[in-house]
Amino acid sequence: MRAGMGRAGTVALLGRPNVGKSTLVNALIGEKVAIVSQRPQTTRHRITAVWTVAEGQAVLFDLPGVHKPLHRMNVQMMHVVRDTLAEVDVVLQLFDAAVATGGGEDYLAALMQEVTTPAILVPTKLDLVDDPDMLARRIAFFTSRRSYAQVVPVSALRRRGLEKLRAAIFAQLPEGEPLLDPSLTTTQSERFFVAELIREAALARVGQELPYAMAVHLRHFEEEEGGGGTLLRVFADLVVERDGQKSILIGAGGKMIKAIGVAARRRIETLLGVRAWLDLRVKVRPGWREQGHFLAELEPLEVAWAPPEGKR
Ligand SMILES: Nc1nc2c(ncn2[C@@H]2O[C@H](COP(=O)(O)OP(=O)(O)OP(=O)(O)O)[C@@H](O)[C@H]2O)c(=O)[nH]1
Ligand SMILES: [Mg+2]
Repeated sequence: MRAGMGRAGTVALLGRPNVGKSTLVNALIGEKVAIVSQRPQTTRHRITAVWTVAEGQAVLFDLPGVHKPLHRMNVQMMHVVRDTLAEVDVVLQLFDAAVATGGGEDYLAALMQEVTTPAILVPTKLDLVDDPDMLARRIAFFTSRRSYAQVVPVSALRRRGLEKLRAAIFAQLPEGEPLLDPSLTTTQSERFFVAELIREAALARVGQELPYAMAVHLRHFEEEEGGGGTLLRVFADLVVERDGQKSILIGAGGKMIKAIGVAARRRIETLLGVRAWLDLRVKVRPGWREQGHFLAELEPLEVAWAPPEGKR
């Protein structure tokens, strides 16, 4: 079979924050398209990953984790989740198999009872599970509330269960031509991805409430072609809500912001195959999570693509 022929459709990754949605998308695609951190609410926008394999093409939508929204930003995040659920061919419903089910899982089970789209239940972080009976009970918590096309436990970190998941996903997709250009792995712009990589470098280094109160706002982004290849010049603000948060991000003698800059630059250079030069500043912007016009500036820019004729 020619690559890209066969089945084609859209897939939403649904689950609470931190269950491993973005890690799984990266593992399936075999390339980093979404940032990951040990903090909940890392993903704030829908990230489109394009997975073209022998069976066909699955367009994967990595989503923000489902949580109770306390700010305008978070309300928008949950709208994206709802809208995506309504439009896809199949839902991958992830839950952390190493964590006891509780109120959050109950909310998701109830949400999925309203969704008629075929769903695959994906217990994640299998490498952290040592009690199979416990896993069976956690799976039953969901399967007693709704029917699932399949249940496929995975460890994205150890690459376990991924082949089975691939088969399960493509079995649910309709026959058809690829929806998007098969040479793409994501539709997000380089500019947006760079801002995300800066945020990822910061998330890996700060604790407590800071991850929620921090955004990366690109002031200026330019590409320069030269003898040594492409040079990216990136001017970005790490935006926080209060002076105290700014001090933490700057760190003693500027140590923290420097470490974030070095780590982000290395990642950008490795992942994009360019040389990068970063100018990072920390800015205080009280209440930014409530400000619609500012939130709009953080929206991902997507590269232009047109679905083939006759597709959505
Ligand atoms: N042990 C183990 N850890 C994992 C696995 N998959 C993801 N993680 C870890 O779980 C944490 C959260 O991963 P993410 O992929 O950012 O989770 P997410 O569901 O996208 O989170 P949000 O974007 O906040 O909704 C990170 O520290 C990952 O390294 C896995 O298979 N095994
Ligand atoms: Mg994520």
